[in-house]
Amino acid sequence: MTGHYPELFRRHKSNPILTADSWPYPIHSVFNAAATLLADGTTLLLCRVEDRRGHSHLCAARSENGVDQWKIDAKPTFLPEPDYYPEEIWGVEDPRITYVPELKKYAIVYTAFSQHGPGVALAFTEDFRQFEKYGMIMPPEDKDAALLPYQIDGQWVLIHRPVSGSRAHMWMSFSVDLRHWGNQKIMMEARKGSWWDANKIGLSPPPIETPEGWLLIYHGVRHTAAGSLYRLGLALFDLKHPEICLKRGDEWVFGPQETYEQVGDVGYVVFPCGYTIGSDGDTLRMYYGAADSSIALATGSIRELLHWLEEHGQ
Ligand code: BMA
Repeated sequence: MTGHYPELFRRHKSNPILTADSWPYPIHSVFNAAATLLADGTTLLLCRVEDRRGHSHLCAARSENGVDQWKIDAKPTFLPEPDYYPEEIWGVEDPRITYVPELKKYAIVYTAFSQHGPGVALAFTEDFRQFEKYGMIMPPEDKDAALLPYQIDGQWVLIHRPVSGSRAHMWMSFSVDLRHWGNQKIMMEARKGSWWDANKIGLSPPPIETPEGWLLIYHGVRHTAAGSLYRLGLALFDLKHPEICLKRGDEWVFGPQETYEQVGDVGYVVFPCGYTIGSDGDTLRMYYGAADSSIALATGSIRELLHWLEEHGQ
């Protein structure tokens, strides 16, 4: 034993790796990016970009090594289209990407924001240049959603986070056609009282498929007199019955610690929406929004995360 908690995620030394200054056109801030590896090994981040109106759109950044030399689209990649999708009138936010082998397409699940609140919307793409929007699939207030990569028992599975009263838990919905969703099941509840994940939790990046189950990195929001603290925890769910929680870590494993995570538009926020997995099948590169102002990178080992859950999970 030492006097330290284990460090499961190691921050990259050049953090933050993307800021508004990196952008080829004027933006206010860039944060909460989805991530995927393209077929040629390129890392693609689909970044949430906020303009000076306060509205967000998505913009793709590509890099060979996933760390630097980002090639950022010269114009917004994915814009709100309120004429066709009125639920996007105040912007599109916080995407999560899942590659769906059966469709040979990437699913993008994102937050569509309007006067009615945030809802969950779905789009597909093959190349991150042209997109097919399906529109809103979960009405407000709902967000923090991602699709599982294949059907389970003939049904597509969506994880999402509706709000009920002052509390917000993670739910699952099912669909046979990706348009009509139902058969809702609760997946994981926010704890109560003084817990780090009391009252409000949500999925962070899409689940990580492992032989032991779906490994989830989720965020817990602790409301304090000084504001909200966004921190990350781990949980494991059954592969065939993903609504069944096998283990849930008792402690948070990653929280705002560096200046770029504590100071920004919304301080004390770490908010990952994506990861990539290295060719060893184990190295996890987690891309996260820092203080709603920049994008940072932290690296972990899937094996170590599972081992930690084995010891700290209930
Ligand atoms: C959450 C989300 C995130 C944001 C976070 C902190 O509710 O909307 O987009 O990063 O709040 O502001």
